[in-house]
Amino acid sequence: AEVLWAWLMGHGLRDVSRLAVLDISWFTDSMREGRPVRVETRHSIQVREPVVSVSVCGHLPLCELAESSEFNESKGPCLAFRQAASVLKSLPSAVHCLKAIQGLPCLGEHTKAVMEEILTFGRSFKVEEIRCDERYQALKLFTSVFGVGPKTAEKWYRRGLRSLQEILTEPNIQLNRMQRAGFLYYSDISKAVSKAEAKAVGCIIEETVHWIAPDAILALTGGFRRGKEYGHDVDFLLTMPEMGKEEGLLLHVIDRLKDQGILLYCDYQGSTFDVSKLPSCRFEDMDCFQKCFLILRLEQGQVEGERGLQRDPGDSRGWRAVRVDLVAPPVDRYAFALLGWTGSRQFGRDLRTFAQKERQMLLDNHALYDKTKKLCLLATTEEDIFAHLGLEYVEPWQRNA
Ligand code: DCT
Ligand code: MG
Repeated sequence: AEVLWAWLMGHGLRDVSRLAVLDISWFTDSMREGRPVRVETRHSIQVREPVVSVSVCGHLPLCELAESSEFNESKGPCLAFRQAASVLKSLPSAVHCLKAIQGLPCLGEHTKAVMEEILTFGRSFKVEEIRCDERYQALKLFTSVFGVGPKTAEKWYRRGLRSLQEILTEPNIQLNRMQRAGFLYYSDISKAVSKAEAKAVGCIIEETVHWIAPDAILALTGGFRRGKEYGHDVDFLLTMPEMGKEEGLLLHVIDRLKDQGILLYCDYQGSTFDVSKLPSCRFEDMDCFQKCFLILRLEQGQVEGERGLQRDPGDSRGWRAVRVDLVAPPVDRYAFALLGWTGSRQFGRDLRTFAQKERQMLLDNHALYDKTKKLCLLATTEEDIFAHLGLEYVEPWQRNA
């Protein structure tokens, strides 16, 4: 189970906390033969431990197709594959035949063809072709570096570069500060952050923020708020109860982290939020609140539990680098920012589409605008936003679309 766990983590699977492996030999044979495998964790009320089941068809190949479409700047197919992957992920059990997906929403022709291939041959030739594609491999590798987006990755690929080593040794490549940090801490920040590590980071952030402002409001957001076991970073939202008092808060937090000697990297972006321009942002755009993208040093002793820090075997440093995002909206925008930053991205996308299509409202991380009444609706909690949309409240753990 340990070997399997390491393999899954190495292949970017972040949601598996404990593996109750049902049939290791079947699993390893499938891996050796390159058959796609689906691993799911399911929590149920009766079964306390996550249960893992394995089947030959799942959402992961669709995620690869989405990623490949993104590299080709095919936005439509990319979103379609992501949506289809999300629908498959939400199913209570693995799919064993095409009949099981009949009538499900968001599964287009391409998705169905891929599923049929996997169910018939145990593999998708289209997905395998993509996996073997040199450009896909290079772009996937390059974009795994913090600070490297698809455009930069494409540029490097076109220059004939294929490995991270080649990027680092190519004299004509100028890395920006973020990318330099991305390479410097690559082995740590490409490793999943565990719940125990996120909790330890939470203690540091809470202590730091409340040392500066005891009445500051702080919330864990992102995947860990949705109950995920693993994430690529730890996200937080903070504000002050009094409007305007949040200005400068992040800069103080950054200084304090620096003083503690645990700030390895910081990219601070000041607020460009302008209330008179609401509703302002397109969904895929970053919001306009003050925020910072950090890399923090987390010590072994700060992490509870037997597993401790996520590290490579033989790594005896006693610490690891962790990516942390802090966002500080004004308090009257807090509920919208909390909803947006809790994610998931797909859940946010679906909620915005619903708001627009069904309610003639525009939702983003800043506001909810009613197009019929021509006004922005007030909300102090996420519950208020769901109520404005005429929806029952959806708990964060139910937002893992
Ligand atoms: N988000 C957003 N606008 C952005 C980026 C992110 O509203 N420009 C939202 C969507 C998800 C949430 O913030 C957190 O982002 P991530 O950390 O990228 O996602 P995650 O769900 O926390 O996933 P992971 O576990 O990989 O960190
Ligand atoms: Mg996150």
